[in-house]
Amino acid sequence: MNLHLYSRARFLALLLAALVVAIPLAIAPPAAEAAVKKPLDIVKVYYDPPGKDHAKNSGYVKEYIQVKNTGKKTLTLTGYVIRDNGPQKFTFPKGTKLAPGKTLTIRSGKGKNTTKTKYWNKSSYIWNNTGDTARLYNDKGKLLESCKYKGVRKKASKGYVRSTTTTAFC
Ligand SMILES: [Ca+2]
Ligand SMILES: [Ca+2]
Repeated sequence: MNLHLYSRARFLALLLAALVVAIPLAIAPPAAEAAVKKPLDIVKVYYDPPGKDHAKNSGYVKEYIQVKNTGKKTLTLTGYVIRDNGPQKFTFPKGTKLAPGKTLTIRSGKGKNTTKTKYWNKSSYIWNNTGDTARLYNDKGKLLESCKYKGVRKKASKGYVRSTTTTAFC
């Protein structure tokens, strides 16, 4: 066999083999698959509302964390948990439901729970202005998301999410 022809045939064979591998990868569904496994997602932490902090419930309730159902089914969040980097813990009330595509706001401080808003019911702020980590667990204690922010305007980097002076984008 002519060496030139041989290498061309070999090249074509390799190219074909590469395509056989590459095509299924190209048509496989992308990141959306991950969202099916972890349908409840932390969207943001509004950790430092504008204005000076003041030790009053009217201040505490301005601070919040938001979660979203990114899946296709309504979620029952009974027993799901949110924690900060310290001892603060929020357990979703029994019977909390979240429809696909909907967000739920959990406000620090006290108030009356509604379908869209739940209250941590603490007499304090939850989210540190100088940086913190929000962690979300399902009812079996499995960590679904960890969102670490610095309390400044910052691009996402080295384990920290993007943040502004008020908001961490998880
Ligand atoms: Ca997220
Ligand atoms: Ca705060």
